[in-house]
Amino acid sequence: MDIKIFIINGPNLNLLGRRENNIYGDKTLGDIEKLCEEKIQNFAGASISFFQSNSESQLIGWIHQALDEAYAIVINPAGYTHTSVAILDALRIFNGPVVEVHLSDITQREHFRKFSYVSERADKVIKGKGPEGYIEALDFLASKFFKS
Ligand code: CA2
Repeated sequence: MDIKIFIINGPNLNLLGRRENNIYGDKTLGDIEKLCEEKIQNFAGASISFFQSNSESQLIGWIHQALDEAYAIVINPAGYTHTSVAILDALRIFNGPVVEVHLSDITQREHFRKFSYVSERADKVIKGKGPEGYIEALDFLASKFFKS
């Protein structure tokens, strides 16, 4: 059986590694996708679909697609974390596990980043661990939800 995990990334993350390396590290989103692809090989029967968009509508579209196709969602909503009731509403329609990932620790930055709409729905929030946060999200899903 294919246990599909959607990994959904929000605006500007396509430019990772180009600037603000002091905050987000020097890995590109392509590097992170590769790390996730390598990690998922450890979990028999599981696979990932990796997405990024700068458009809120597209991100919601993938969450809707996940309703029928995905067992779990790992999401870094980027700037929409702090603004989007619409993304929260879409995630609330999804029945499976949801893990929210942030490369940086949003609680230790500007005041406007401290609040996350998505955290209201997330089963786990991982922040401040850089790309390793995505790997931790997959480990969390494996330990809590996959049967061995
Ligand atoms: O820490 C995270 O992962 C964030 O979700 C990243 C978002 C930010 O708005 C959130 O508050 C925290 C921003 C991503 C910006 O990506 C960049 C890519 C290239 C250069 C600079 C930033």
